[in-house]
Amino acid sequence: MYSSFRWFGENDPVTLEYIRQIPGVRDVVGSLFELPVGDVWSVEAIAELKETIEAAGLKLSVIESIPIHEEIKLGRGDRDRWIANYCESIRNLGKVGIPVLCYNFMPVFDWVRTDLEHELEDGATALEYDEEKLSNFDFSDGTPDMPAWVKYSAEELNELLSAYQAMSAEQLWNNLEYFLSKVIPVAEASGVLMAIHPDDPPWSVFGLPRIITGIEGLQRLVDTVDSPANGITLCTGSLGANQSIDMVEAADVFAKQQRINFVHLRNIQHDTEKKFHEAPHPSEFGELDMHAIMKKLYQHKYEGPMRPDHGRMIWGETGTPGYGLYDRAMGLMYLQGLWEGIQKSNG
Ligand SMILES: [Mn+2]
Repeated sequence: MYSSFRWFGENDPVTLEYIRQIPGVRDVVGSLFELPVGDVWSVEAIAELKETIEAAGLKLSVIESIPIHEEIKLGRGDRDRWIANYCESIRNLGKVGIPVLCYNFMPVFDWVRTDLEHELEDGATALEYDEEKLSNFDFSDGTPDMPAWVKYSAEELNELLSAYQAMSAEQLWNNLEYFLSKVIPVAEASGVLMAIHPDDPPWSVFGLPRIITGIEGLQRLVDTVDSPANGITLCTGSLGANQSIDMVEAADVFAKQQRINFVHLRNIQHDTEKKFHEAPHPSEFGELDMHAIMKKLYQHKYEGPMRPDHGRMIWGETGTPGYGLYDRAMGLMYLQGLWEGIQKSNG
Protein backbone atom coordinates (compact mmCIF):
# COMPACT_ATOMS: atom_id res chain seq x y z
CA MET A 1 0.00 0.00 0.00
CA TYR A 2 1.20 3.53 -0.67
CA SER A 3 -0.05 6.93 0.48
CA SER A 4 -1.70 9.41 -1.82
CA PHE A 5 -3.45 12.75 -1.36
CA ARG A 6 -6.33 14.35 -3.21
CA TRP A 7 -5.74 17.59 -5.08
CA PHE A 8 -8.53 19.74 -6.57
CA GLY A 9 -6.41 21.52 -9.16
CA GLU A 10 -5.06 25.04 -9.51
CA ASN A 11 -7.89 26.58 -7.44
CA ASP A 12 -7.29 24.26 -4.47
CA PRO A 13 -5.92 26.23 -1.49
CA VAL A 14 -4.03 23.03 -0.66
CA THR A 15 -1.22 23.43 -3.18
CA LEU A 16 0.97 20.72 -4.68
CA GLU A 17 3.88 22.31 -2.80
CA TYR A 18 2.08 21.70 0.50
CA ILE A 19 1.23 18.14 -0.48
CA ARG A 20 4.89 17.54 -1.36
CA GLN A 21 5.80 18.42 2.26
CA ILE A 22 3.64 15.70 3.83
CA PRO A 23 5.99 12.86 4.76
CA GLY A 24 5.55 9.76 2.65
CA VAL A 25 3.37 11.32 -0.05
CA ARG A 26 4.50 11.21 -3.66
CA ASP A 27 1.22 10.23 -5.28
CA VAL A 28 -1.61 12.56 -6.15
CA VAL A 29 -5.29 11.84 -6.76
CA GLY A 30 -6.42 14.33 -9.36
CA SER A 31 -9.14 15.14 -11.85
CA LEU A 32 -10.12 17.51 -14.63
CA PHE A 33 -12.87 19.61 -13.12
CA GLU A 34 -13.82 21.88 -16.00
CA LEU A 35 -14.94 19.32 -18.57
CA PRO A 36 -18.67 18.83 -19.18
CA VAL A 37 -19.93 15.40 -18.03
CA GLY A 38 -19.65 12.91 -20.87
CA ASP A 39 -16.92 14.64 -22.90
CA VAL A 40 -13.84 12.66 -23.89
CA TRP A 41 -10.76 13.34 -21.78
CA SER A 42 -8.07 14.00 -24.35
CA VAL A 43 -4.51 12.71 -24.11
CA GLU A 44 -3.35 16.35 -24.15
CA ALA A 45 -5.53 17.40 -21.20
CA ILE A 46 -4.56 14.39 -19.09
CA ALA A 47 -0.87 14.81 -19.97
CA GLU A 48 -0.99 18.48 -19.00
CA LEU A 49 -2.41 17.59 -15.56
CA LYS A 50 0.24 14.92 -15.18
CA GLU A 51 3.04 17.32 -16.10
CA THR A 52 1.82 19.98 -13.66
CA ILE A 53 1.89 17.40 -10.86
CA GLU A 54 5.27 16.04 -11.89
CA ALA A 55 6.74 19.54 -11.98
CA ALA A 56 6.00 19.69 -8.21
CA GLY A 57 7.93 16.47 -7.62
CA LEU A 58 4.83 14.30 -7.41
CA LYS A 59 3.05 11.67 -9.52
CA LEU A 60 -0.49 11.48 -10.85
CA SER A 61 -1.53 7.98 -9.74
CA VAL A 62 -5.32 8.04 -9.52
CA ILE A 63 -8.08 9.87 -11.35
CA GLU A 64 -11.05 10.55 -9.06
CA SER A 65 -13.19 10.64 -10.96
CA ILE A 66 -14.58 10.62 -14.48
CA PRO A 67 -18.31 11.20 -13.91
CA ILE A 68 -20.71 8.93 -15.76
CA HIS A 69 -23.34 10.56 -17.95
CA GLU A 70 -26.90 10.18 -16.63
CA GLU A 71 -28.03 8.69 -19.97
CA ILE A 72 -25.79 5.68 -19.20
CA LYS A 73 -27.25 5.27 -15.72
CA LEU A 74 -30.74 5.68 -17.13
CA GLY A 75 -30.00 3.16 -19.89
CA ARG A 76 -31.42 5.42 -22.57
CA GLY A 77 -31.17 4.98 -26.34
CA ASP A 78 -28.06 7.08 -26.86
CA ARG A 79 -26.06 5.56 -24.02
CA ASP A 80 -23.72 3.79 -26.47
CA ARG A 81 -22.44 7.14 -27.66
CA TRP A 82 -21.64 8.21 -24.07
CA ILE A 83 -20.11 4.82 -23.27
CA ALA A 84 -17.89 5.12 -26.36
CA ASN A 85 -16.69 8.48 -25.01
CA TYR A 86 -16.01 6.90 -21.63
CA CYS A 87 -14.01 4.10 -23.26
CA GLU A 88 -12.01 6.67 -25.20
CA SER A 89 -11.18 8.51 -21.95
CA ILE A 90 -10.01 5.23 -20.41
CA ARG A 91 -7.79 4.48 -23.41
CA ASN A 92 -6.32 7.96 -23.07
CA LEU A 93 -5.62 7.45 -19.35
CA GLY A 94 -3.79 4.28 -20.35
CA LYS A 95 -1.76 6.13 -22.96
CA VAL A 96 -0.64 8.70 -20.41
CA GLY A 97 0.08 5.95 -17.87
CA ILE A 98 -2.54 6.59 -15.16
CA PRO A 99 -3.07 3.25 -13.40
CA VAL A 100 -6.29 3.75 -11.37
CA LEU A 101 -9.70 5.28 -12.11
CA CYS A 102 -12.18 5.83 -9.27
CA TYR A 103 -15.82 6.38 -10.30
CA ASN A 104 -19.29 6.00 -8.88
CA PHE A 105 -22.72 5.03 -10.18
CA MET A 106 -25.00 7.20 -8.04
CA PRO A 107 -28.03 8.67 -9.85
CA VAL A 108 -28.06 12.49 -10.21
CA PHE A 109 -26.24 13.44 -7.00
CA ASP A 110 -22.83 12.62 -5.55
CA TRP A 111 -22.21 12.37 -1.79
CA VAL A 112 -24.88 13.99 0.40
CA ARG A 113 -24.46 15.89 3.65
CA THR A 114 -26.95 18.15 5.40
CA ASP A 115 -24.36 20.28 7.23
CA LEU A 116 -20.89 21.06 5.90
CA GLU A 117 -19.84 22.87 9.09
CA HIS A 118 -21.19 20.81 11.96
CA GLU A 119 -19.44 22.05 15.07
CA LEU A 120 -17.78 19.44 17.26
CA GLU A 121 -17.12 19.76 21.00
CA ASP A 122 -13.58 21.00 20.45
CA GLY A 123 -14.61 23.77 18.04
CA ALA A 124 -13.53 21.91 14.91
CA THR A 125 -16.13 21.43 12.20
CA ALA A 126 -17.00 18.29 10.27
CA LEU A 127 -19.46 17.14 7.64
CA GLU A 128 -22.74 15.88 9.01
CA TYR A 129 -25.62 13.86 7.55
CA ASP A 130 -29.06 13.93 9.13
CA GLU A 131 -31.77 12.08 7.24
CA GLU A 132 -34.43 14.25 8.89
CA LYS A 133 -32.95 17.35 7.23
CA LEU A 134 -33.01 15.99 3.68
CA SER A 135 -36.31 17.80 3.14
CA ASN A 136 -34.43 21.10 3.53
CA PHE A 137 -32.91 20.63 0.07
CA ASP A 138 -34.70 22.93 -2.36
CA PHE A 139 -34.69 21.74 -5.97
CA SER A 140 -36.91 24.51 -7.33
CA ASP A 141 -33.96 26.49 -8.77
CA GLY A 142 -32.11 23.43 -10.06
CA THR A 143 -29.25 21.61 -8.35
CA PRO A 144 -28.57 23.13 -4.91
CA ASP A 145 -25.01 24.01 -3.89
CA MET A 146 -23.18 20.91 -2.74
CA PRO A 147 -19.58 19.94 -3.45
CA ALA A 148 -19.32 17.36 -6.25
CA TRP A 149 -22.92 17.82 -7.45
CA VAL A 150 -23.34 18.44 -11.17
CA LYS A 151 -25.35 21.60 -11.88
CA TYR A 152 -28.69 21.08 -13.62
CA SER A 153 -31.40 23.63 -14.34
CA ALA A 154 -34.75 23.22 -12.54
CA GLU A 155 -36.23 21.71 -15.68
CA GLU A 156 -33.39 19.22 -16.24
CA LEU A 157 -33.36 18.23 -12.59
CA ASN A 158 -37.12 17.64 -12.54
CA GLU A 159 -36.89 15.45 -15.61
CA LEU A 160 -34.00 13.41 -14.14
CA LEU A 161 -35.62 12.96 -10.75
CA SER A 162 -38.88 11.70 -12.19
CA ALA A 163 -37.07 9.38 -14.63
CA TYR A 164 -35.23 7.74 -11.73
CA GLN A 165 -38.23 7.64 -9.45
CA ALA A 166 -39.80 5.30 -11.99
CA MET A 167 -36.70 3.08 -12.00
CA SER A 168 -36.17 0.02 -9.82
CA ALA A 169 -32.84 -0.93 -8.27
CA GLU A 170 -32.76 -3.96 -10.59
CA GLN A 171 -33.07 -1.73 -13.66
CA LEU A 172 -30.20 0.41 -12.41
CA TRP A 173 -28.19 -2.80 -11.93
CA ASN A 174 -28.90 -3.78 -15.54
CA ASN A 175 -27.58 -0.43 -16.70
CA LEU A 176 -24.44 -0.74 -14.58
CA GLU A 177 -23.84 -4.28 -15.86
CA TYR A 178 -24.23 -3.11 -19.45
CA PHE A 179 -21.75 -0.29 -18.80
CA LEU A 180 -19.22 -2.66 -17.20
CA SER A 181 -19.51 -5.19 -20.02
CA LYS A 182 -18.39 -2.48 -22.48
CA VAL A 183 -15.90 -0.58 -20.33
CA ILE A 184 -13.98 -3.23 -18.39
CA PRO A 185 -12.44 -4.96 -21.46
CA VAL A 186 -11.19 -1.54 -22.59
CA ALA A 187 -9.78 -0.78 -19.12
CA GLU A 188 -8.05 -4.15 -19.03
CA ALA A 189 -6.48 -3.63 -22.46
CA SER A 190 -5.42 -0.09 -21.45
CA GLY A 191 -3.76 -1.07 -18.17
CA VAL A 192 -6.26 0.93 -16.11
CA LEU A 193 -7.78 -0.45 -12.89
CA MET A 194 -11.36 0.69 -12.33
CA ALA A 195 -12.45 1.23 -8.73
CA ILE A 196 -16.12 1.88 -8.05
CA HIS A 197 -16.78 4.10 -5.04
CA PRO A 198 -19.64 3.01 -2.75
CA ASP A 199 -22.74 5.20 -2.62
CA ASP A 200 -22.58 7.80 0.11
CA PRO A 201 -24.63 7.39 2.19
CA PRO A 202 -25.14 3.75 1.19
CA TRP A 203 -28.92 3.82 0.90
CA SER A 204 -31.62 5.40 -1.25
CA VAL A 205 -32.00 9.20 -0.89
CA PHE A 206 -34.60 11.54 -2.41
CA GLY A 207 -36.44 8.48 -3.72
CA LEU A 208 -33.54 7.63 -6.06
CA PRO A 209 -32.32 4.05 -6.39
CA ARG A 210 -28.84 3.33 -5.00
CA ILE A 211 -27.17 -0.06 -5.43
CA ILE A 212 -23.51 0.05 -4.39
CA THR A 213 -24.53 -0.02 -0.77
CA GLY A 214 -22.86 -2.99 0.91
CA ILE A 215 -20.82 -6.17 0.66
CA GLU A 216 -23.52 -7.94 -1.37
CA GLY A 217 -23.72 -5.20 -3.99
CA LEU A 218 -19.95 -4.92 -4.27
CA GLN A 219 -19.71 -8.69 -4.72
CA ARG A 220 -22.33 -8.59 -7.48
CA LEU A 221 -20.29 -5.85 -9.14
CA VAL A 222 -16.98 -7.73 -9.12
CA ASP A 223 -18.75 -10.91 -10.28
CA THR A 224 -20.33 -9.09 -13.23
CA VAL A 225 -17.05 -9.01 -15.15
CA ASP A 226 -14.30 -11.24 -13.83
CA SER A 227 -11.26 -9.04 -14.30
CA PRO A 228 -8.72 -7.36 -12.00
CA ALA A 229 -9.66 -4.15 -13.86
CA ASN A 230 -13.16 -4.43 -12.37
CA GLY A 231 -12.52 -3.54 -8.75
CA ILE A 232 -13.68 -1.33 -5.92
CA THR A 233 -12.67 1.66 -3.84
CA LEU A 234 -12.83 0.53 -0.23
CA CYS A 235 -14.18 3.72 1.37
CA THR A 236 -14.54 3.03 5.09
CA GLY A 237 -16.52 6.17 5.82
CA SER A 238 -19.07 5.70 3.05
CA LEU A 239 -19.85 2.04 3.74
CA GLY A 240 -19.42 2.59 7.47
CA ALA A 241 -22.40 4.97 7.45
CA ASN A 242 -24.48 1.78 7.46
CA GLN A 243 -23.74 0.45 10.94
CA SER A 244 -24.78 -3.06 10.02
CA ILE A 245 -21.82 -3.37 7.65
CA ASP A 246 -18.72 -4.86 9.26
CA MET A 247 -15.88 -2.85 7.69
CA VAL A 248 -13.21 -5.32 8.78
CA GLU A 249 -15.13 -8.07 7.00
CA ALA A 250 -15.53 -5.87 3.90
CA ALA A 251 -11.77 -5.25 3.79
CA ASP A 252 -11.14 -8.96 4.26
CA VAL A 253 -13.63 -10.14 1.62
CA PHE A 254 -12.45 -7.89 -1.20
CA ALA A 255 -8.73 -7.72 -0.41
CA LYS A 256 -8.68 -11.53 -0.39
CA GLN A 257 -10.12 -11.51 -3.93
CA GLN A 258 -7.56 -8.87 -4.99
CA ARG A 259 -10.41 -6.60 -6.06
CA ILE A 260 -9.57 -3.54 -4.02
CA ASN A 261 -7.98 -1.07 -6.42
CA PHE A 262 -8.10 2.04 -4.22
CA VAL A 263 -8.61 2.73 -0.50
CA HIS A 264 -10.21 5.74 1.25
CA LEU A 265 -9.69 5.73 5.01
CA ARG A 266 -11.75 7.84 7.38
CA ASN A 267 -13.74 7.43 10.54
CA ILE A 268 -17.35 8.14 11.39
CA GLN A 269 -19.61 8.65 14.41
CA HIS A 270 -23.38 8.14 14.58
CA ASP A 271 -25.93 9.93 16.77
CA THR A 272 -28.78 7.80 15.43
CA GLU A 273 -29.05 5.21 12.68
CA LYS A 274 -29.33 7.83 9.94
CA LYS A 275 -27.58 10.76 11.56
CA PHE A 276 -23.80 10.77 11.59
CA HIS A 277 -20.80 13.06 11.37
CA GLU A 278 -17.25 12.50 10.28
CA ALA A 279 -14.69 11.92 13.01
CA PRO A 280 -10.90 12.24 13.35
CA HIS A 281 -9.16 9.31 11.67
CA PRO A 282 -7.85 7.40 14.75
CA SER A 283 -9.98 4.44 15.89
CA GLU A 284 -10.64 5.80 19.36
CA PHE A 285 -12.48 8.88 18.05
CA GLY A 286 -14.97 7.02 15.87
CA GLU A 287 -16.67 3.71 15.33
CA LEU A 288 -14.27 2.05 12.92
CA ASP A 289 -11.28 -0.03 13.96
CA MET A 290 -8.70 1.35 11.54
CA HIS A 291 -6.01 -1.02 12.80
CA ALA A 292 -8.13 -4.10 12.13
CA ILE A 293 -9.13 -2.80 8.68
CA MET A 294 -5.51 -2.06 7.70
CA LYS A 295 -4.37 -5.43 9.02
CA LYS A 296 -6.68 -7.13 6.50
CA LEU A 297 -5.15 -5.06 3.71
CA TYR A 298 -1.70 -6.07 4.90
CA GLN A 299 -2.57 -9.77 5.24
CA HIS A 300 -3.92 -9.92 1.70
CA LYS A 301 -0.93 -7.94 0.36
CA TYR A 302 -2.80 -4.88 -0.90
CA GLU A 303 -0.26 -2.91 -2.91
CA GLY A 304 -2.36 -0.09 -4.36
CA PRO A 305 -2.96 3.55 -3.39
CA MET A 306 -4.61 4.73 -0.18
CA ARG A 307 -5.64 8.25 0.68
CA PRO A 308 -6.93 9.81 3.86
CA ASP A 309 -10.56 10.68 3.14
CA HIS A 310 -12.51 13.70 4.44
CA GLY A 311 -11.02 15.48 7.41
CA ARG A 312 -12.38 18.05 9.82
CA MET A 313 -11.63 21.76 9.51
CA ILE A 314 -9.25 22.70 12.35
CA TRP A 315 -6.92 25.53 13.34
CA GLY A 316 -9.07 28.11 11.54
CA GLU A 317 -8.58 26.56 8.13
CA THR A 318 -11.14 27.20 5.39
CA GLY A 319 -11.42 25.52 2.01
CA THR A 320 -13.08 22.68 0.15
CA PRO A 321 -15.51 20.99 2.59
CA GLY A 322 -13.94 17.77 3.85
CA TYR A 323 -10.66 18.52 2.11
CA GLY A 324 -8.65 20.85 4.30
CA LEU A 325 -4.93 20.22 4.63
CA TYR A 326 -4.32 19.96 8.36
CA ASP A 327 -6.64 17.23 9.51
CA ARG A 328 -6.12 15.07 6.44
CA ALA A 329 -2.32 15.36 6.84
CA MET A 330 -2.54 14.46 10.55
CA GLY A 331 -4.85 11.58 9.70
CA LEU A 332 -2.40 10.33 7.13
CA MET A 333 0.48 10.42 9.62
CA TYR A 334 -1.61 8.30 11.98
CA LEU A 335 -2.47 5.84 9.20
CA GLN A 336 1.18 5.57 8.17
CA GLY A 337 2.12 4.93 11.80
CA LEU A 338 -0.43 2.13 12.00
CA TRP A 339 0.91 0.67 8.78
CA GLU A 340 4.51 0.76 10.01
CA GLY A 341 3.42 -0.95 13.23
CA ILE A 342 1.58 -3.67 11.32
CA GLN A 343 4.53 -4.22 8.99
CA LYS A 344 7.12 -4.40 11.77
CA SER A 345 5.08 -6.58 14.07
CA ASN A 346 4.77 -9.02 11.18
CA GLY A 347 8.51 -9.14 10.61
MN1 LIG B 1 -14.58 8.06 -0.12
